[in-house]
Amino acid sequence: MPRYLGLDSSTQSLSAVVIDTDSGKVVLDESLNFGAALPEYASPSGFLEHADPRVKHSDPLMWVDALDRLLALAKASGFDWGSVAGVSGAGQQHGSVYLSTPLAKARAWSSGEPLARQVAPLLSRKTSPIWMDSSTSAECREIAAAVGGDDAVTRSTGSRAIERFTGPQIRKFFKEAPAAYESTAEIHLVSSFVAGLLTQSSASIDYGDGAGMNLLDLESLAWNQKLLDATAPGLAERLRRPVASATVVGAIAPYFVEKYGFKTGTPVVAFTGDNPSSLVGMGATEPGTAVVSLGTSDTVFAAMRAPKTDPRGFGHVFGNPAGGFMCLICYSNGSLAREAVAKKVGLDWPAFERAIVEQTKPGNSNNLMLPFFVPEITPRLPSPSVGLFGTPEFESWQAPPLAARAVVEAQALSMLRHSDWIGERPKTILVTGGAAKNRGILQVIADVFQAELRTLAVANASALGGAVRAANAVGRHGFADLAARFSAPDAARAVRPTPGSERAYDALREAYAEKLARLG
Ligand code: ADP
Ligand code: XUL
Repeated sequence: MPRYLGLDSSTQSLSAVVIDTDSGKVVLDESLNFGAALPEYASPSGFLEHADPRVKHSDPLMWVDALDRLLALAKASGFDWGSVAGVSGAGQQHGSVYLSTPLAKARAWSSGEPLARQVAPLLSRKTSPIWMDSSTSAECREIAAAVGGDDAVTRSTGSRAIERFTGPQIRKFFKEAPAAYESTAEIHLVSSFVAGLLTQSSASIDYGDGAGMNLLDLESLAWNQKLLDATAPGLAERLRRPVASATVVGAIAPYFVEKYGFKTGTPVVAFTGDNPSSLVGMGATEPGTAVVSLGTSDTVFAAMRAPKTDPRGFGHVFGNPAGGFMCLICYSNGSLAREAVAKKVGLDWPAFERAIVEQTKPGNSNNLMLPFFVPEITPRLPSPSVGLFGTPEFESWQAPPLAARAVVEAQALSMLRHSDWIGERPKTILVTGGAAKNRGILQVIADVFQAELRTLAVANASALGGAVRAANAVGRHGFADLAARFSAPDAARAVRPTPGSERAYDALREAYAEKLARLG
């Protein structure tokens, strides 16, 4: 049967999309929110509370449990997992899982017991640092110094040593818990961990997600030995060799055959990062189309023919799962900042949307917000910094509509400013992520970029990307053909710039740049 499953284990949820390449239809589109469905993990937003705001970890068993739950839910609602011919997927980038026994050597999963209970004894580290963690500045400095400075790291890996990247996180673990590091036999990214669960094998990391570790040399597509040595001793033995994204890493484990009815031997293709996967799901694997993803993080990305790095040192180069590379800029104050403002001024999402579309105007009458509710990645800000500049009413949080527009305008201005190194300003932008259903947010981005915004019918581009990658690698369907069938933008929902908004941001853009410069 020509059906392919894509999974996306992201910050706040696990999603599954199944495509049928005969009918050209999406036949399953399910999501399970960690906070709501698995309250026992005390992670309402997908991560654990910590006294230090820079430390952000998740319980990897929550991701394992979510996999069991989602597969069970779809089965209970009548979905036939036996109809799936291939599986792939994605994980939130940079997060890492530490095992004392390699997955391939663990006792065969028993379908009579929940998977999380069988994985728990394999963990050499109970929690997983995730992409929101910004606690490794010292390790970044140490790694860069050991290999000849930030430029040397950027030249090899496409990014400076970055706090949330896996290498600095591994180094911190090695320094803080040397015995636990010593007992670690295998280190996974979230993506390779989920692929490893599905196949009960030590699934390799792909080039797309591997590039987010500060360890992968983009020219040779192999781990950089100097960076491995600068990160932690014996690291090469704890990582499998990275593979091309289209590699089949194994067959589905008997656990999933017995418990959920998958067909024996169903191939599983290497998982990748959620952003590289979204590039595929958005049908944007060829250079020339920019994508804005409005998830927990906001990201801006596009395919590139050759790696090109950000002179300001904020952007990254990852592998494009369809071949070549992609560039990416990531903002930690995405949905979390919009949610913080909405909560503070008492607006639900429909009211937030109306505030922008009906009650305020482009340029927000020069009311400006610095929207850094959590430490920011782009630009790098180690401490939160929230500020309001404008009318007294606005500055005292007494003007909810102006506050709603201000947070989104600040985010869009930052996207415009920090994406200038990618190349020409795009005329059309594809948009995805949970917040892409908010027309107010889309309108602001359209006005700031003076570009048309297009969304897809399927909300979860990353899970769709997994299904498309499985159809490509297993079913031999071309990416262009799959994009035309599954990633066609919904023309009725295109958002064009507000007439006359061309100059609306001139003053605000300057004022914002000046405020950012003062933050250092
Ligand atoms: P992730 O994949 O990173 O877990 P999603 O892409 O699923 O995240 O997006 C989740 C976010 O979408 C939520 O945190 C929420 O703030 C935001 N969101 C959902 N609906 C709306 C809406 N109507 N308007 C604005 N934001 C929304
Ligand atoms: C990208 C990044 C985030 C995560 C979570 O570099 O850190 O976008 O992938 O989605």
